[in-house]
Amino acid sequence: MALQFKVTSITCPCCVDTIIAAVQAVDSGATVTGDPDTKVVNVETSVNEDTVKAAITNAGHLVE
Ligand SMILES: [Cu+2]
Repeated sequence: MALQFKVTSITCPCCVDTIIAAVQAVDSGATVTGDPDTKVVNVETSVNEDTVKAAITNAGHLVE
């Protein structure tokens, strides 16, 4: 499914890399893109929204 999150703690492209790694740790097949300017993260995944949100939060980021 396609999910979209606003991750307000993103400050730079490395934060996006951290989030990509965190999401792919729970779903290796996930497609993750993020924009450091808009702080919008798009995820195409087979796991549910709560799992993805938890992965991002556990990586130290704040999901709005
Ligand atoms: Cu960063």
